[in-house]
Amino acid sequence: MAKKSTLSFDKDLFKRSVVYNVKTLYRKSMEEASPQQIFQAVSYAVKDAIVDKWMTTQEEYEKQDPKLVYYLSMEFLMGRALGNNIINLQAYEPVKEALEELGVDINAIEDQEPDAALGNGGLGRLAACFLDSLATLGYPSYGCGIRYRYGMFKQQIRDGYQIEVPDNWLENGNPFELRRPEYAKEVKFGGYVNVYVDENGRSNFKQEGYQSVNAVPYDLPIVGYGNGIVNTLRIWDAQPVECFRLESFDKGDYQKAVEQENLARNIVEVLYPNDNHYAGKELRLKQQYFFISASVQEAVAKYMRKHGDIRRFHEKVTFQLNDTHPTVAIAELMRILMDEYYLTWDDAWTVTTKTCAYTNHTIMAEALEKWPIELFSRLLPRVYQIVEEINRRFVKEIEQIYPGNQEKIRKMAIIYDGQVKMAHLAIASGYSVNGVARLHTEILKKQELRDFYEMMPEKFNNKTNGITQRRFLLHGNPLLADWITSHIGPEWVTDLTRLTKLKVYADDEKAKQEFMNIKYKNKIRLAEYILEHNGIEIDPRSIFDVQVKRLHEYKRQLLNILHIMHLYNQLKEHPEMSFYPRTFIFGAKAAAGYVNAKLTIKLINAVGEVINNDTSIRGKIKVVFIEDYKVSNAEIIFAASDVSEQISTASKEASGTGNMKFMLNGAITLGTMDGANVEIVEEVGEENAVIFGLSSDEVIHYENFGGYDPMEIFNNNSDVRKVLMQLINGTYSRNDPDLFRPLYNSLLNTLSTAKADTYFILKDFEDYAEAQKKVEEAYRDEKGWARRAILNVACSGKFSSDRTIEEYVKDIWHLDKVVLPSKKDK
Ligand code: T68
Repeated sequence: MAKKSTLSFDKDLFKRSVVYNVKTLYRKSMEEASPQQIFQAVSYAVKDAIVDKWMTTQEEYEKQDPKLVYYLSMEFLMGRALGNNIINLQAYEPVKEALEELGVDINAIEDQEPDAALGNGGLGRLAACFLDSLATLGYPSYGCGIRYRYGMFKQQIRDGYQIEVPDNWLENGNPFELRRPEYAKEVKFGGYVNVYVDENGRSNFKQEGYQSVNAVPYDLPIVGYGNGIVNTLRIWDAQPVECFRLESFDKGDYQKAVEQENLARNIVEVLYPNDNHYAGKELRLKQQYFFISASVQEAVAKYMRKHGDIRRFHEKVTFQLNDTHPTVAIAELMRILMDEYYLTWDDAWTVTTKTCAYTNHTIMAEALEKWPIELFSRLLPRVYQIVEEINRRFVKEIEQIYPGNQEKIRKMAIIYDGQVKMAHLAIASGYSVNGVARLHTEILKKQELRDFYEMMPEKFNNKTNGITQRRFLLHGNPLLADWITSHIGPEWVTDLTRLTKLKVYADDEKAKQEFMNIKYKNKIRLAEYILEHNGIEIDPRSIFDVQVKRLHEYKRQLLNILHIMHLYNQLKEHPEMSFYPRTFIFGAKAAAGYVNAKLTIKLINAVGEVINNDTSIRGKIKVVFIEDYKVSNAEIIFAASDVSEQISTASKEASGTGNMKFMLNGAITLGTMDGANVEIVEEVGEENAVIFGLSSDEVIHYENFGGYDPMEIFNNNSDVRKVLMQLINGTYSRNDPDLFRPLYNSLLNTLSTAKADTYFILKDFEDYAEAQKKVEEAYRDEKGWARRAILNVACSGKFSSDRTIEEYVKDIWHLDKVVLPSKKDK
């Protein structure tokens, strides 16, 4: 096949455009401009190239009038846009050359861009990967979210502790965004509902005495790979509504004007930095309704600009709810259909239940959203009335199916015990409920959502997550990307299943050598990053064993570091033991209020401090904590990894997506049978991964019988006992031996009656240590390792978000692909 087109890219025009932008934006020559200024100038030049395609795409959508999906999400963890946009325009090489000719290094320019960190972790990054795949596959879609003034905090490590620093990502402006004030919407909070009967005898519900804000959209282009399609991510900013004059002498007006200003200022101020945890904050519910009301209003308005009959809305629109965070969309759509388009309840319900679909991302009880009635009804009085009526009818339905069964109502009602349960609302009112990996969906059906599954099995389906290979291989690992293309051609970029063709190279000596050389170069690149950012020197020939993800007890970074303490003990006891040098690399942000998570970061750094400075072990173990783990440095980390740590307590990690990014880059999974690890092992074969630990059935079984007794392990396993004692005897906290006692207590809890080791860390310890030995042995066999690594890449095809999106389209959204006229005959 001929190399895909870079036809539309005119290098000279681009160079002129960059120089011109530097001049008109900053009155500077290229030589005078700062790297940040050049970044801005380059970005505007790239945006120019995008805008034409953006307009053409949207015109074509207007013409063809296809069905649209709105991906509603509180989070879009986009990372940097420049490199990704150039890649998807298929212009990376010419842009790189053009910049070289201007005396500029493309990497240095890309490094000027702040990450758009409008998300916490997996859920937000999944949304970003989905947008990339939707555009690349040519599906008409919008992402709808919030333009947070401050995204995920920046992490600094001081004295081993995490410090949170505000992320002022808009400081230098965002060159790719487009403000669209013409699509602003008013969003109302509070007040009360009055009912007016009109001349037709119809009841009209009116919210009065409310406060409101103006939602102003900013559009970001989502460039499809090589197909000319540009979709839109629409993020909403809040502005005060100007209807009162601040200088007014009327005290009531003045008071209200100030309050409305504050509301607008606060609402989009900051992303809540919790993942897999519900905090129940009033402002969070305000954020949810703010972006949902604006998005639903606009979706309805857009539909009505072209169509006459709102009763057929669902034929042209579908809403995918990314977890329960956007679930008020259900009641908001009902409200608009009934109060603004005068549909009956039944008609509005028919439309709504055919429009909304829900994705579940967790089974952890602490993450489930339950809003107190008092708060919910005070903030959203009309929406609450509607939720009450949905609940009343749903409870009636339960009673009909299970007459006299109060237990069912207690467990399934949407409003119960003073709370509004958002997952129940989403399941009762949506046409689809999906989990994010096969095991996760099975657990939902059999355990967490069992009653719902029994009542409406047809709604339940699985959509195993995926990741975009454009960012996490083509952009993040150019050396490997080129190597793959030179062996099997470039089609993998839009069809990742093609990677299976690499299997033959797993037994080809030359290929294995080349593959390992590339890994080595990527390890040098990461070592340089770490030296620059952490001041720690690491050996690129050592095994890079990596755990990067949010810090959470269920993800068990604690298991990893306890094992490192154990390895170090062994080395100290047996200095001559055979030992392959290992570099353990961590990266993780902890929610600001999550005490044990933050203490785990301190422990990792404290252990690193001791081990890295102990010359007696001659550098055989290094422990590195990478500060401020985020999408942009993740790309470098995945490319350089040998071992992918996916060690969550079985049944707790819904899917995981980092696991897929490591695999795609040729790391070997060291993991439990949890989330998508199960499917990774199924694809690559158990012999090409290292699996350990309790199964999810075993974990769930223990949980149902009140846990297990970690004391037994403490008493019988001297290795475990030794590391646990080191947590409380000052080995890693000389000045404060009690520093890590909370972690010790979480594992043993000898004093209180609280449950101990609820994440089965000690239970899995021995098995994990055995698995780590297998890793070391396997790595010693260099050719065997290369074989496994290549097979991991070759078998990762299933985990493209392109596959995931095609499944959503086929089973849930039922969209048609749009092909641009200019591309049809190619
Ligand atoms: C993650 N969830 C899952 N939640 O933990 C992970 N939560 O297994 C899965 O692969 C991923 O979703 C994608 O499906 C999250 O990332 C959050 O970030 C979050 C944010 C706010 C509130 C609750």
